Amino acid sequence: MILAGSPSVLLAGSPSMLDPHGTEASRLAGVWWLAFGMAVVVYMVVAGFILRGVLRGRRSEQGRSSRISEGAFIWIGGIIVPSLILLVLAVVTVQATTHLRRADKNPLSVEVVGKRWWWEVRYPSLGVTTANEIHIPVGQPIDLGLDSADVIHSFWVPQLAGKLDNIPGQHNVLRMKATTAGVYRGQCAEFCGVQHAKMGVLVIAESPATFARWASQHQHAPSPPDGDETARGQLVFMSSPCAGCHTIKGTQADGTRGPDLTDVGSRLWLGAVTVHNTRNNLEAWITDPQLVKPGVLMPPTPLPPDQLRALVAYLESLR
Ligand code: HEC
Ligand SMILES: [Cu+2]
Repeated sequence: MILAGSPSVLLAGSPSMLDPHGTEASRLAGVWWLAFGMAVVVYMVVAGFILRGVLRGRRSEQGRSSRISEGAFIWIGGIIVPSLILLVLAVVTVQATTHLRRADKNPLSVEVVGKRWWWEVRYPSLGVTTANEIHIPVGQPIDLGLDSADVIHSFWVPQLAGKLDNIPGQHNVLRMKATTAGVYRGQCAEFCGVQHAKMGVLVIAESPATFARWASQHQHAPSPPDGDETARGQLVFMSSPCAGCHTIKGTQADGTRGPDLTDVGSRLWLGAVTVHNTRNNLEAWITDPQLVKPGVLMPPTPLPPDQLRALVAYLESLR
């Protein structure tokens, strides 16, 4: 089947907001644990009262009256304590929100455009364009500019930051800073059509040196094909509809309906974290992407086996 022989990509922990690996996510997890802690205390107190009531049973007419008057009980337990709890949560939430909105010094700007059903990723200061896999340096504040090319999407990588919508015509900025290197999985969190569930995203946080190497390698066009097969593959790509929808830097392919494929060979996954990027999966994807990701906005391209092999070899050489 399609997934056979896939290498497994190690994700850092589980994609949960309770497993934070970034400054913003830690702050949010802190608010969550505080709310959870307070809820646990309230639950235990209420459960204690219920147990006590059950064990004591119904009081007789002559029973001793409670030491606390009913009026005081309602004032304290029903009004003062809940108001205090809500006040604490309100203050903590507002503080955390202001902190998350505060601009950092010298952030790295990354533009992330939500499209059905993948993410375009651009680094304006570096001149790099890629898709679905966002490389960032650890410890560097990142300003993610969120936009949409069609409907409302929502960008959420729970281990690094909160959730923020990609809204057509509105530029939102999500700030994040990874504190540990790793590959973090995210997901479109706003229903956006048939393939919404297969609109994943990866943030690859790496050491500043590794990131700098990645960035400089991706600033210029990939070197022209150096073998017979890859050269034939490039010819197949340029003479098929591929080039009308995809861009490959340094060639005449400059389509924009699909992801930029300049570095497709170095991606870990295909189809926005749908299948691992292996030779078999690439062949299956090109032959009929509808089988891999039904409803996807890329048509099937049946090719003779030798052309398909050459095309895949060419795509794999783009790094
Ligand atoms: C009508 C436009 C269109 C044509 C023609 C087209 N594609 Fe695509 N392609 C797309 C779209 C849109 C996606 C994104 C799919 C998704 O993930 O939802 C895509 C995704 C891909 C991907 C996966 C990239 C990634 O990183 O996830 C590869 C590889 C690819 N196309 C190769 C090709 C090749 C090779 C051809 C020619 C045989 C081709 N495409 C023809 C629109 C097109
Ligand atoms: Cu979406």
